[in-house]
Amino acid sequence: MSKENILGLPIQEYKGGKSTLCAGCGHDSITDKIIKACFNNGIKPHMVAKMSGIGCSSKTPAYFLSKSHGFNTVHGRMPSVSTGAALANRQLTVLGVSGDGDTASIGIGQFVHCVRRNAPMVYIVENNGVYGLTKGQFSATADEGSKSKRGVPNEIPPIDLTSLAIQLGCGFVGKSFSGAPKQLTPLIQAALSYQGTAVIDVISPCVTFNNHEGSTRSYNYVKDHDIELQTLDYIPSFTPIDEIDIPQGESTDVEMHDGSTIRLTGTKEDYDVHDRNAAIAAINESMAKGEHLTGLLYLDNAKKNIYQEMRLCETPLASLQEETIRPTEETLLEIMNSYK
Ligand SMILES: Cc1ncc(C[n+]2csc(CCOP(=O)(O)OP(=O)(O)O)c2C)c(N)n1
Ligand code: SF4
Ligand SMILES: [Mg+2]
Repeated sequence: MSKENILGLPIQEYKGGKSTLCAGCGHDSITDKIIKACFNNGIKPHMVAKMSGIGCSSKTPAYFLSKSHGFNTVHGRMPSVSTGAALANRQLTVLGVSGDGDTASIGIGQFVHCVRRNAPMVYIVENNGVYGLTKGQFSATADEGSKSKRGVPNEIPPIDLTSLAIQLGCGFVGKSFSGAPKQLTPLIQAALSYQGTAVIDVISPCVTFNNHEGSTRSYNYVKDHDIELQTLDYIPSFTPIDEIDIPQGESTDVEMHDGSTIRLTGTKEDYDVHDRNAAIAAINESMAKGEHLTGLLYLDNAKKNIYQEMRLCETPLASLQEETIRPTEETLLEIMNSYK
């Protein structure tokens, strides 16, 4: 990796404060990938709004992009506050980090409506199957039969956020593992290029409360049951595509609206990343086998985002002057008179 990115910035410009999470927590590995992805894509740190809720995962924005805007919202409210930020200033890159508790338990309604609204944002769920911050209770994504640290099995079926997102019409859905840098970094880079809500569900082992024998989110379990759908490479718009050294093989290039390319190589059994029903079927099938299917699960590049749906002006709403947004006294009077 070159020492400076396309903006001439070193990677230090993308780092944050020192982590206070437990040593070995998956969330810290995800932080590293977020830093790398933003650096590689040449994102301007001061044009990022990093958002989160409450939880160990939601603490992580403090550990990356210290020069960006940040908002640590109330528990489960990251999606609505992020939607507001994206609407107020469409020039910002909105990067939301949440936990499985923050999203699938208290924040599930927010998640659902955020996905439906499709405001441009990267929505990363750091999924460890437990409420890490409050000492390891099962979350709503915990797999049925997965055992707690004390050996008690979870008896309630899980909410799978990826199939839920696809079913709700989300146009970019990925799944990854905090311990899979070659997959997670390009996945985040691709999500940053997506023009709507991009959901990435990342399995992120909690070393303190959910990394034991019998857990389906431990490092050992995930390493043994991670089925990678494809090899993923991201080629930014500013890098000539023929300069990329990618091994020969069956690969498909998908162009993103910003001119970047996602190269999918070795896709499992002719998996069609644009086929919504096939994606849901593949996820269900892998869950039934106790596997974690990872990679780019679903992509719809033609889906309209909230700016297009609402016919929002190009100028960020936050910078519109009062005389532009407020009708004059005469116009208001005219409107009132028309109702007489
Ligand atoms: C309104 C409200 N209810 C409950 C809590 C207690 N609480 C704090 S974090 C958390 C769950 C965090 O789990 P998750 O989002 O999975 O994050 P993790 O710590 O596992 O990364 C809960 C229930 C709270 N802070 N606020
Ligand atoms: S309690 Fe779990 S989720 Fe929280 S910092 Fe420690 S290892 Fe990470
Ligand atoms: Mg959690």
